Amino acid sequence: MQKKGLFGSALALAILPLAMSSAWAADAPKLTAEEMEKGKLIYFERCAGCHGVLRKGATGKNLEPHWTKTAPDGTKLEGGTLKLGTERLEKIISYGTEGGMVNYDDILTKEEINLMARYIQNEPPIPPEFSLKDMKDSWKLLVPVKDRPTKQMNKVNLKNVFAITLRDAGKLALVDGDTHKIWKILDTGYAVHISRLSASGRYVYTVGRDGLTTIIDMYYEEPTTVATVRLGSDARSVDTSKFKGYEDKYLIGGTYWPPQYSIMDGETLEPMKIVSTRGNTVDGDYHPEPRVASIVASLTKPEWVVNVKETGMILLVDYSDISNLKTTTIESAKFLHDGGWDASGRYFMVAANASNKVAAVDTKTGKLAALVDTAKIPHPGRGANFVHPEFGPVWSTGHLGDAVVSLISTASDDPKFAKYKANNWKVVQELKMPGAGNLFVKTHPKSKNFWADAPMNPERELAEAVFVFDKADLKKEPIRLDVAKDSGLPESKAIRRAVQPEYNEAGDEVWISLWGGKTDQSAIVIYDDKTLKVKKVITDPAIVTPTGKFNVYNTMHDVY
Ligand code: DHE
Repeated sequence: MQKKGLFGSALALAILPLAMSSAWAADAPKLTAEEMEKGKLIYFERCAGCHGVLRKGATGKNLEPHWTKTAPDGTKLEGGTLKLGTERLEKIISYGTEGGMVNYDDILTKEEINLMARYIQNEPPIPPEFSLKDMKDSWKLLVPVKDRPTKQMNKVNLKNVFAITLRDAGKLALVDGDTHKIWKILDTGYAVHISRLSASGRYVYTVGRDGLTTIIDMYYEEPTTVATVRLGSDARSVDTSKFKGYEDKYLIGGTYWPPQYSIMDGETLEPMKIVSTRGNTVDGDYHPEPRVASIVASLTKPEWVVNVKETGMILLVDYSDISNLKTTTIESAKFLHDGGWDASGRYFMVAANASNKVAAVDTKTGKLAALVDTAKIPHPGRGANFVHPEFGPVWSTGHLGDAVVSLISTASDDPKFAKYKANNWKVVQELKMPGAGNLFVKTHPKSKNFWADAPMNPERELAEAVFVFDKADLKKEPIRLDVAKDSGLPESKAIRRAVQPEYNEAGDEVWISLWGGKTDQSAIVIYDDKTLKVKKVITDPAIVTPTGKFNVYNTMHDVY
C-alpha cells in the first residue's frame, strides 16, 4: 500500500478544490492551515469512501465531531461509550477495529495518524458542487468519431484483453490475454475503480476515484484515449446503454461527491444531463449525501439500475427519453454497494452491506423480488453464478465481516429448475472460509472451480492467498494458493494483498492481482484453472499497485 497518492499533486489539488469553510468545532484540537490541507487530502484518499465526505457514516461509522471529539468532562454517550478523543482515535486508525476498519499503521506515518485523529474532531469541510457547466468545461474530445478507425487496425484478440487498474499510478494497463504481454499503459483518473466495455467490445470506459472518466479505443494499432470528462470530485461507477437499438448511445456515471449521476454521449462523452440523488432514506430521513454506488445496464429494457448507497433506494432510470426522464424508485435497504446479475440476467443482486442484506431487483417487473438476510457485510464484487448440485442456480457473495461465502438460490424460468423454487431468495449454503476479509468471488461456466480472495484479512497468510472450492463437492475445504509466494517476488515488509480473481475468455486461466506497496514490486499471477499451477507471473516495473482486472469478453457478457 502507498504512503502518498496522486492527490499530492497539483492536478489533484486543482480537481479537488477543498477551499472550504474550516469551521472549528468547539473544543476540538486546533490544526494549522497546512495540517488542515493535508488532513483533507488524506481523508479524501483514505477515509471518505467508507465514512462519507460529510462523515455521516455508511460502511464506516459516523465521524462527526459530536461523536469523535474528546469530552472534557468524560461524558458518556448512550450505551455508556466514552466519546473518542485523540488517543482513542489514534489507536483505531493505527490498528483498525473488529467492525471492519482496516489498520493504517503500515500506510500512514505516526504523525499522519495523529493529524487524522485531530482532523476528524473538527467539522467536516464541504466540497463544492459540480454542475453540468463544470462537466462541459472539463470535457475533452481528443478524437472526433469521424476521425477514428472504421475497422480494427491491430491483430490483438480484443475479446481476451484484460483492462487492469494500476491504482496508485493513476494508469490502466491493457494486457493481451493470449500472449500475457502488456499491450499498452494509458493515463487515466486516479485509482480507476472499474473498467466497463462498450457493447461493441471496441471501447474501454474507465472511471477514476477522482471522477475522471476516459474512453479508450482499441481499434487503433495501439489503444488510444479518444475523450475524457470529469464527473465530479469522487466517483466509482460507469456503464453504457445496452438495450437493443441503444447500444453505446449513452454513458452513465455515478459520483460519490457530489451525490448525483450524469448522462453523456456514449462515443464522445459529451455531457448531457445531471440528476441529483439527494433525498430521503428508506427510513424517511433526509440525507444530504446519498452516493451513487454500482450501476448496471439492463438488457431487458432501456434502463440503468442505479444503486444509491445511503438512501437504500434502487433507481431504474429509463433512458429512452433523456429530456423527460422516467425513474422507478425501489425501496430496499441502506448502504447499497456492489452487485451483479443472476444467471438469467433478469435479477440484479446488490449488497446492502452495512445492513447485512442482499437485494434482488426484478428488472422485468421493476420491483424488488426479495431482500435476503446474509452474514456480516456482504461484498460480492459482481458475485458468481453456478448450478449447485443440490440447490440449483445460485448467485454467491463473499463477506468482509464473516468467514463465509453465501450461496443464494435465484429464480429461473427454465422448467428444469422449477423444483428448486421453494429455495429461491434464501441463503442455501454458507461455504466456510479460513477467515473474513473477502472482497471478490469468481467462477466460470466452463470451470469446476470457485475462487475467493481475502485481501482485507489482517493475517498476512490469508490476505496474500486465494481459496479455491470444488463446485462438485462444496463441503470440502478450499485449496489455499499462496499467491505472494507463487509470484516468486522477494518478501516485503508490507502485506501484498491477493485480490480479485478474473477468468480469461476461454475460462481456463485465473488472473490474480498481487497488490503491493507503491514502491514494492507488484505482480499479476496467472493460474491454470485445471491444475492450479502458476502459468505466468507478470512483473514489470510498470505494474504498480494492480487491483481490478476486467477481461473484455467476460465483462461484456457478464460471465461470472
Ligand atoms: Fe471498490 C467495485 C466502492 C474500496 C476495488 N467498489 C466497487 C463498486 C463500488 C465500490 C460502488 C461497484 C461499481 C459498479 O459495479 O458500478 N470500493 C468502493 C468503496 O466505497 C470503497 C469501500 C472505499 C473507497 O474509498 O473506495 C471501495 N474497492 C475498494 C478497494 O480498496 C479496492 C480493493 C481497490 C481500490 O481500487 O481502491 C476496490 N471495487 C474494486 C474493484 C471493483 C469495485 C476491483 C470491481 C469489481 C468487479 O468485479 O466488478
